[in-house]
Amino acid sequence: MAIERTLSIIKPDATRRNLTGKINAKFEDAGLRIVAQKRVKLSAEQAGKFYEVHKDRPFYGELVEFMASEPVVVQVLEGENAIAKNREVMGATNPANADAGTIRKEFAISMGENSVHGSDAPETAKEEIAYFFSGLELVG
Ligand code: DAT
Ligand code: MG
Repeated sequence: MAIERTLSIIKPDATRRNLTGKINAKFEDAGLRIVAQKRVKLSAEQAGKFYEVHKDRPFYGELVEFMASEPVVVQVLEGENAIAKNREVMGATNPANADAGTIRKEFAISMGENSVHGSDAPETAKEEIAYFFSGLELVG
């Protein structure tokens, strides 16, 4: 299995409730290494560009407004099969469908305010990491 990197975001509902450490513990317990991390407040424009793939979906406006509402923690997670492993640790998009022990099951408030983002494929992981981090900021 290849060592991969994936882009993770701890969303405003989680930073607001002081859950960054608890969420990071879930990643580390699953063998994912945090190789870059920063806390940022996204503008609506920055959040909108990040989620551009969803721009025609009915929830897009709400999603962008939420992501720009309060600070987020953006991070790069590294490990074997990191993209799929992170999605596993996150749990299903809708917390009502998330497995026990996952971040979204334990912490998410709703489908929209679901505590974490994780890249969904190698190509998007590469693009999303480059959106937030320069090569110099990635310390493996
Ligand atoms: P994921 O974050 O699990 O990759 P996604 O890429 O389909 O899910 O959607 C991106 C985010 O948009 C998701 O984390 C929360 C929000 N979202 C998705 N579907 C939604 C819906 N039906 N109603 C409200 N928000 C939604
Ligand atoms: Mg997605």
